[in-house]
Amino acid sequence: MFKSTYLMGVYADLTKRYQDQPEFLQAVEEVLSSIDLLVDKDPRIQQQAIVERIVEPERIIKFRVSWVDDSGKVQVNRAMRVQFNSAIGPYKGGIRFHSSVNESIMKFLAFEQTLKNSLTCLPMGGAKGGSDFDPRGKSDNEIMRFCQNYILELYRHIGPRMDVPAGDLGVGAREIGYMYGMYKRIENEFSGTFTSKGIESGGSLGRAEATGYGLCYFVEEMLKAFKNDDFKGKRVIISGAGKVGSMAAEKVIQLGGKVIAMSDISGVIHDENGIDIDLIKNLSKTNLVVMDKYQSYHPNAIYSKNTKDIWKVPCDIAMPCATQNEIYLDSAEELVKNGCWLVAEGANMPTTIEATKYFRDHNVLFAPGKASNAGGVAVSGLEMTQNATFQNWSFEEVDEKLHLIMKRIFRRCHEASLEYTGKPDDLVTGANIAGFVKVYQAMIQQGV
Ligand code: NDP
Ligand code: 2IT
Repeated sequence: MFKSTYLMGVYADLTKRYQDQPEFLQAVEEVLSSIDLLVDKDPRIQQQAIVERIVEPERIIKFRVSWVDDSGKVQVNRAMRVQFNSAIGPYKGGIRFHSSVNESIMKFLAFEQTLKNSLTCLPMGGAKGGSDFDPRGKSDNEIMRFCQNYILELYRHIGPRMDVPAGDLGVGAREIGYMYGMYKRIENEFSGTFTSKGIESGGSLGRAEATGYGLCYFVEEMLKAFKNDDFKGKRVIISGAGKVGSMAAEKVIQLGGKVIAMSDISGVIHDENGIDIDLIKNLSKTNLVVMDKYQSYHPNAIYSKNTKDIWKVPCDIAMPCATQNEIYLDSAEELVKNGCWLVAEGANMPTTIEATKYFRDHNVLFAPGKASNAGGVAVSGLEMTQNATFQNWSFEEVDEKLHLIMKRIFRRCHEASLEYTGKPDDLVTGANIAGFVKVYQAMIQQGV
């Protein structure tokens, strides 16, 4: 698996200790496979046990959240915050509310976030938090009560220079608003400890669009560098129609591409006329799921209940933007068979290791999430700057900065790929190495 016996040893220990954490082990395995090319070049990595340290979170806070539902019944959820690494800045990363949330998923996300935040070149360490609370189908009041009770415990562990949470799957501006409101009441100061806040509450213009738009800016760089091409006329499929997927779709269309399929948990819509993104956004305002309703507005579109069917739609570019491990080997084979030649991850780790390898072996250009979806956290970093300096930047200003950051991330991945593999387009290796280098050098500077 790894050439380095040092890495083999560290990973073997990790698999023994965390055999019940498959997502975390998957994320670590992928990163260590890239670091393999680096450990021999800098003996300090082994001497100072950098890898042993970087794969262990600095701290995990686990807590219970009790709250009262609309019928007066007391409900109990489990919650945690994984503060993974603070070598290059305050802990930073989203909060996820989803029934699947567990320690493995929180740790993989926080580990990825550490390297992703490093790639942005902004001073942010890595963290992730969440709860197995499922906001779907809950009333606004129930969500507010849950968020308030969540913060009644979490508040003591976060702060503008300590740990700055944001949104993620199941957590948007509404949930952040309730959490920030409670936090502010307890702390009695307007310190911007959360990002992805509503604009009126100190949020940044452009944050809602940032992950999806940033993903497209990254793909634009790939198209330019590797194909001397752009989005015009490209057939694009996007899984997930949430915060990331819907904004990616909007930008693809603005850049001249054609989005022909999208999905949510109700299924997949394939519309050869081009997905009606305004309809999807409108339906999302009042419905929990929308794909099962699309066909009644566009009868020529094809609907499938099976979310995996999206990967069967012939396309040029696939953007998985829903959740982890959406694309297994069978879906990768299907995509390649049907002509897909570029895959860009909007979600965190949506592609399994086997599927990623299959894409690389079949000359599919591949953008790893920790680079291509870093636009969201990058604009969170810009929101922190605006809050700290009491400024409000215009949408255009933020979007321009985002664009520059995504170009810089691409350049760093591209250069590291060339330097360590001799190939320009191994962006998985490039992203892992470029992200790792800044973090481990800071760790060395700061001593054991
Ligand atoms: P949202 O909750 O806003 O949206 C998630 C979307 O994915 C929804 O449309 C949801 O459908 C759909 N979905 C979830 N599971 C599946 C599935 N198994 N098959 C098909 N569709 C599914 O989350 P975000 O858009 O914020 O996050 C999406 C991904 O992007 C996550 O991996 C997140 O970690 C990552 N990410 C998010 C960032 C952000 O700033 N928000 C930044 C970087 C990465 P439904 O609504 O029907 O449940
Ligand atoms: O996965 C991610 O990068 C996010 N959910 C955004 C994190 C953030 O702090 O903006």
